[in-house]
Amino acid sequence: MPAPVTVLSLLVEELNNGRIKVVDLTQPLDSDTPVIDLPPQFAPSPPFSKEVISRYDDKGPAWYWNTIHLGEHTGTHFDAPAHWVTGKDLANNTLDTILVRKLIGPACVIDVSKEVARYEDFLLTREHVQAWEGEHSKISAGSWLLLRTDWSRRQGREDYLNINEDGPHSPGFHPDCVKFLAHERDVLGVGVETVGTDAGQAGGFDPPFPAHNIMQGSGRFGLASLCNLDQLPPVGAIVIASPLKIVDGSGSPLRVLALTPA
Ligand code: 23J
Ligand code: MN
Repeated sequence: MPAPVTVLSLLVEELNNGRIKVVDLTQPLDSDTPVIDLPPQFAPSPPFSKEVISRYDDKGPAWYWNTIHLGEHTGTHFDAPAHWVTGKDLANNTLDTILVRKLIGPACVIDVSKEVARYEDFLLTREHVQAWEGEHSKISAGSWLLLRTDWSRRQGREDYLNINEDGPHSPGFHPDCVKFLAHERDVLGVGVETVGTDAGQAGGFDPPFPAHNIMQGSGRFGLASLCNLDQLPPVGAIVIASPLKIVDGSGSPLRVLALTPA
């Protein structure tokens, strides 16, 4: 008896014949991976480091393994609702309690790379999103909203964090846009190419860090330091973003994969 044709068997077939491809939205993780730079009154997050436990040597002749040390919010990483004070009392707000159904969802990709090339502090507004919806389709509930800025092409800590006398400069979301995405579009979360989901200057917004404040405060997620968003269509890709199951964890590095029509 032949195996039945199902959506899942078709998915495997399309992956095998190349009509659906897997795009890696993850940056490599090493000691050079830039970590967010907070004002000096706040505790810093350590960079990634690793040390060898054994490498086919006296400490373990047939095996290689390392110990790793890093902040939860390092490199390509996931923000859980408990990361922000606004999300601290929500149900299922930590990595070990998030509903697994939410770890797979469709992606809407808004390309503002041209605007960001002209203006580093570019902020996405509600009006930009509505114009995008007019061209493509209304954002369906439970979608990731991914902001394509091409910021991931910046190499090295200095260019990537882009800090000057008045702090970091990088693109993000206007507070009103975050409210719109959370409350009028019910997105799963927002994903960005920058070091965090908030714009560089967002510490001075009302509320401060609106993407964290409002997204995490309404049980939604964040994805930071993504790359390869230029390989995704505006609609039609599916994102798999599954953080470590750290008990009481606020976030973790993860491998973010997109399934997309070739
Ligand atoms: C802590 C404080 C402020 C921010 C962040 C972390 C992040 O961007 C993050 O990685 O979640 S803005
Ligand atoms: Mn984070």
